[in-house]
Amino acid sequence: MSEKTSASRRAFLRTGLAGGLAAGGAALAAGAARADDPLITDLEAQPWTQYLGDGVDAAPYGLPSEHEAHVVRRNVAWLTADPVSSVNFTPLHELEGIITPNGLCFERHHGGVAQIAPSEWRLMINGLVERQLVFTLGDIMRFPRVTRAHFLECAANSGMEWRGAQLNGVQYTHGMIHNVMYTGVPLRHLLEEAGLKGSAQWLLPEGGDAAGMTRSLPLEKALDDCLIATHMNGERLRPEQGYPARLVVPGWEGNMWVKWIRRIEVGDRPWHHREETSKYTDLMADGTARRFTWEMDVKSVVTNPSPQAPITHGHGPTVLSGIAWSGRGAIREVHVTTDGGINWHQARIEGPSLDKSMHRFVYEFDWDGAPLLVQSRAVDSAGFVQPTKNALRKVRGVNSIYHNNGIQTWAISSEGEAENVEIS
Ligand SMILES: Nc1nc2c(c(=O)[nH]1)N[C@H]1C(S)=C(S)[C@@H](COP(=O)(O)O)O[C@H]1N2
Ligand SMILES: [Mo]
Repeated sequence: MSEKTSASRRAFLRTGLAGGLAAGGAALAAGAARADDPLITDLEAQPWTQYLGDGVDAAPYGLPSEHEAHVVRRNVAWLTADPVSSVNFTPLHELEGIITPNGLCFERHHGGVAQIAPSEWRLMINGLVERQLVFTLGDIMRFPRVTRAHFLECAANSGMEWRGAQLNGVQYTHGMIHNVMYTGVPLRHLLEEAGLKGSAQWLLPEGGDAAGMTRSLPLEKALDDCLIATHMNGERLRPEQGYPARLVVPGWEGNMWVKWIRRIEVGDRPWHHREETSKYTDLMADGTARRFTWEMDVKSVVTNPSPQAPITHGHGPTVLSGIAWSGRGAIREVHVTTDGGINWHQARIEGPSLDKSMHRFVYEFDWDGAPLLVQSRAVDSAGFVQPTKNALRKVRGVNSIYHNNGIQTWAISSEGEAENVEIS
């Protein structure tokens, strides 16, 4: 780059920035960048127009642009004692649409990631069946398969926020969720192949990882819509997500979606194992615990703006974007407020509205530059309305960790900075 060019670019950046602030976001949003902007007039200053780029095969498995290196899963070190039994979080504020890219799906493991060669994977169905069966992956691939998008939300998502605003970023407050297009075999086909005995009522899926995770699953749900999934977003499952096969339990808490699945025992009653007694139960104020709270209730959150994604363009045309989901069906409506609940506006559902899948909502408004209190409130196809956190605490007390679907508030300053606060 020549002296002259870099000097003029610096000058442009200075005047461009000052002009942007003075004129506000409106001018920028209207496409009023200067016609003498060297980034449009001076091709010689742009190496990518002057030299040939990499040929095909430079990256046989492609990666995001180096400028997107900050878009990663992140953990919170103090939450857990060791990363092998821990969680990291999906960077929701960096994503658009409804599909979570495979490399950004949050991970939750109780015993680390099992590394299983597909040739050594087996799935057994035993217990109350006519024929005890063991499937190879090749066997599984010969059953009719289906493709469906579903969200997986850990029941502990937003759990750190039960007693008040704590973590400053939507990645941490809401990032224990991903939404993936799964391809898999309906579990019904495999159970039919084994032949269910008359007394069969419950299943115990078991993971093949070092945690050997198990959960009791009602047979009715298994026959309805559960899958043994082999593919996510068109490619094989990632090792972190249970390669080569995981259980998909649409709309139900993530803990039941057993990864690296190796065995399904058929029984006539639930097993009351660790993950459905000491964990994944909701301790109420009177000391009793809600159990088998499988369905994930209707929930939504504004992803932009949010603490990790402030408004940087000043006042004027502003796009508010967020996600909504329900374990009981599709999302019917999302309402958005920018004044802490005094006025509510109907947001636009953008993109596919699928059953038990993430929905994208957007709300475009003209920001006058005054501080905002931003919230979203979703209504699902079963008629459930997302509650305020206070309403939730009134019913469930403050001992809970799981199933916090309360309305999230972001306070936006006149500078566009966002902060996690609580007002209702
Ligand atoms: N085998 C096995 N399956 C498992 C787990 C595990 O530790 N081992 N964790 C569960 C929990 S608590 C959640 S929330 C989801 C997380 O799925 P993900 O890692 O694809 O996000 O997997 C579930 N399935
Ligand atoms: Mo979980």
